[in-house]
Amino acid sequence: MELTASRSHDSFRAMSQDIYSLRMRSSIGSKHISGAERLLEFPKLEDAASALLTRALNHSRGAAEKISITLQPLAREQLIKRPLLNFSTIEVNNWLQGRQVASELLVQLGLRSEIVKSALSQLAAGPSPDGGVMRGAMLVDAETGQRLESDPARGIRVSRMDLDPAAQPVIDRLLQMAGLCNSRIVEAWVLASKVTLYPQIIAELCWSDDPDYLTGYVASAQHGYQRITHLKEYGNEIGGRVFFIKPATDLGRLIDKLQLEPVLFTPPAENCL
Ligand code: WAQ
Ligand code: MG
Repeated sequence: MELTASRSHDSFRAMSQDIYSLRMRSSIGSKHISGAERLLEFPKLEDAASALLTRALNHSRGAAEKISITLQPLAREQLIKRPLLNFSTIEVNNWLQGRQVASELLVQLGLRSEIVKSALSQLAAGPSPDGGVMRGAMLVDAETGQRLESDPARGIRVSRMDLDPAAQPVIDRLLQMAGLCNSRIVEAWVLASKVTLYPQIIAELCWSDDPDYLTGYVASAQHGYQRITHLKEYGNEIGGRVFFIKPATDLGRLIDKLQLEPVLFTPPAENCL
């Protein structure tokens, strides 16, 4: 295991007023296994890092061979707080119906159907040049349908986001009441809420690369976090994310924000579960 940190242990303690970006990624050879992004206060780091290690070692895509955990302190002044997207779930009977619903939702947001169709089929075929999954998201130009990420095996990894600690009990209660208790939902909801903060992104489409997790979503500032209960078949290890980008976007600036702007999320505007 590689443990990378940008300060020595002593100065980590000295900086305990700061907030920390904690990231994990794991792989077997060139195969991406899992990743995670947290934004936490000092006292929570040890438990969170240990939970990420356990996740990487016991993953449905395989037990990781290489695990990198990166810890980086950030100044609290840089932090912004925003509300989570509104949340809804659309029940479908199977993945074919689910992909049809996802396409319709994306078209309702103003995307052209041939661009949606092409993005969906690239995602379904394995969006990395080797036909496997990417570590991050595909960026698709909403006008031309072209892929915009400079490294199509890596894509863009959104980072530096988490729930505001004060929101955690509220969100736990909301999810529990809806019978939806799992940290994966919170992580995806937080990620989608960060992605759709930037008006250059029209929408996000996602389904998991875990063979046993079939629910995915379409997210947009306009319609919120719209879960779809089946977006792929059980056993399928291909998943990923597509961000649909408005034409003439300053891509460098957008990518910086997605990767670097630290955001904590408060409960959604509507009690929508
Ligand atoms: N930034 C960009 N892309 C990412 C990131 C990230 N931080 N994390 C993962 N990806 C991409 C990457 O290509 C993965 O292969 C793919 O997404 C899937 O990641 O409400 O679990 O963590 O029930 O497997 C959505 C529905 C679950 C949750 C998504 O994705 C719900 C999920 P996974
Ligand atoms: Mg996964």
